Amino acid sequence: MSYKRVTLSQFLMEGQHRYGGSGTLTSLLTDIRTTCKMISHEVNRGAMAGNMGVAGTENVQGEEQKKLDVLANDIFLHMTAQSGNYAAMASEELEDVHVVHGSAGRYLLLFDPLDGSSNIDINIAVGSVFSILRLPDGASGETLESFLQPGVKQVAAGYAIYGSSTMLVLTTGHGVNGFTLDQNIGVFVLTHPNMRIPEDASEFAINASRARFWEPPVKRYIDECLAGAEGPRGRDFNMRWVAAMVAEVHRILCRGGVFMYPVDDKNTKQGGKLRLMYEANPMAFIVEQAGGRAITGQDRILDINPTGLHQRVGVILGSKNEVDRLERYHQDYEATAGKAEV
Ligand code: AFP
Repeated sequence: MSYKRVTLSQFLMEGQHRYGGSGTLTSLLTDIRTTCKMISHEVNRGAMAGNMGVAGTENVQGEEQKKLDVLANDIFLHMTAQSGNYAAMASEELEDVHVVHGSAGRYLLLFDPLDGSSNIDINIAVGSVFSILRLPDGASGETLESFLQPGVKQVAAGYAIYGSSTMLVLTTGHGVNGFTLDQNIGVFVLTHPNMRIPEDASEFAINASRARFWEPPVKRYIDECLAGAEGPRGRDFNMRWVAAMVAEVHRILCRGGVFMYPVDDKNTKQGGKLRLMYEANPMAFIVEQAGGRAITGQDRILDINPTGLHQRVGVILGSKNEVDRLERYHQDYEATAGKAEV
């Protein structure tokens, strides 16, 4: 490989000059970069560092925490607090807002420190997801209301994937770029410039064990995919399910497809499964910036006005034409269901 490579630091500096930034965004993302390198190291050490298994505690959502969930959360809190850029943070693993005392920072950080943690003990890809918001003028980082901004307000978002290699994928609203960690020199290198999601695809990801709970538009879409070349779509579809949204979104960025964790008959009460503020919003920002779409079924995810830090939402995202189709199926269903009620 050529030594003429673009590192993440060089890329951020260049973006700062091109878009006339003050350097704050570069600094915010530098904190994240270091955080993800440290988590990657801990994930890679696995059983040798005693990092596997459960922590014996539950998070705010009542989910069992793995040791690495707790460790990754601590690394995020510690490493991103030091620069004083963030006024406050919110995490999947913490019930309330975490205030960075003594910080004059004007940004808010939301994160899922280790997404897909049920994969840790079986050595399958996991990741970290983050979203950065501006602290509204006159607001304090201590209040929950400061965080309750729709996804369109994000200034940056991204994820790290700890897979067969470690990658950091970022957007600041000017497209999506992917960086691979060169483990030998400890530097992220630009390997996937300007990532674009193909508009058409023949691959879907959904937890099929929930098929009996699916709403009719989702069932219609999947049934048509499964019917393959002999069905209405006239072609065969492939299926994948990694059980880590980071890995599903990464696959979609690399080769297209659709990922769904929709609202279904079993999770309606909670609003869905995935968390809006630190899972759906950052991924929706990335997907849209790469030319794809992200909806709940009916609505654009980035337009949702949040009501809670740990709010859940239905998620359908990926290749534009496939998501358009799913949206159409939801509209068709609502139109006919509406008529049936009259
Ligand atoms: P964890 O981070 O708690 O493992 O959850 C992962 C996740 O939120 C998302 O990344 C997956 O797509 C989804 O849950 C998997 O859910 P199922 O276990 O229902 O397949």
